Amino acid sequence: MPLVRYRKVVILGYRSVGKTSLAHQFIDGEFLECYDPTVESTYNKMLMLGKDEFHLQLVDTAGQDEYTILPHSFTIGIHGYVLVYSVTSLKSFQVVKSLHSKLYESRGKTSRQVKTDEGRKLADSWGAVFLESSAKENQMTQGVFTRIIEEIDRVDNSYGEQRGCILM
Ligand SMILES: Nc1nc2c(ncn2[C@@H]2O[C@H](COP(=O)(O)OP(=O)(O)OP(=O)(O)O)[C@@H](O)[C@H]2O)c(=O)[nH]1
Ligand SMILES: [Mg+2]
Repeated sequence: MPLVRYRKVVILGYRSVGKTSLAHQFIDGEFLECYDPTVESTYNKMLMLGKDEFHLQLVDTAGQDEYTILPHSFTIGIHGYVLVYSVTSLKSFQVVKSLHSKLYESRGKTSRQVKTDEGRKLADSWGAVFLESSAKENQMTQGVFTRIIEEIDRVDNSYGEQRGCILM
């Protein structure tokens, strides 16, 4: 069974630029004429891209401006951002530039010291399965534990009675 990969994406941008409309068009396939300012909402969608299955968590935010301090929940454990501006608002275009700078700065502060690839190489050298996860991400964490159970089962089936121990 292929592992479902979890992706958390945050939509940012000045107010009333169409963040919710984009999310709604993507999730429900329709355009909303009405305007109802967002506080914050999260949409979940499973999608297949080629052979890969993804669980997307899409966070639609309240509009920001250049003075907004981005909360940690928007900067930690996020895989990607969609920065939205409106072609009819120069102000909203300035705001995406300011948001980009803030995100860039906050990236520097999260001090990763071990690259994903280094982890993978170490696991490879042990002949172990490698998955990188954060306890903040439910889906990947589920993946770690379902994978170890699958691996134990796989080895059990291939060696019959001989019992081993699986390392991840
Ligand atoms: N013409 C046009 N109108 C749009 C488009 N996208 C959104 N709108 C309209 O713009 C208004 C605001 O759209 P929202 O999607 O609610 O904007 P938002 O960025 O989520 O706003 P906040 O939640 O307040 O930050 C709504 O009336 C939408 O119908 C678009 O691509 N074209
Ligand atoms: Mg909105």
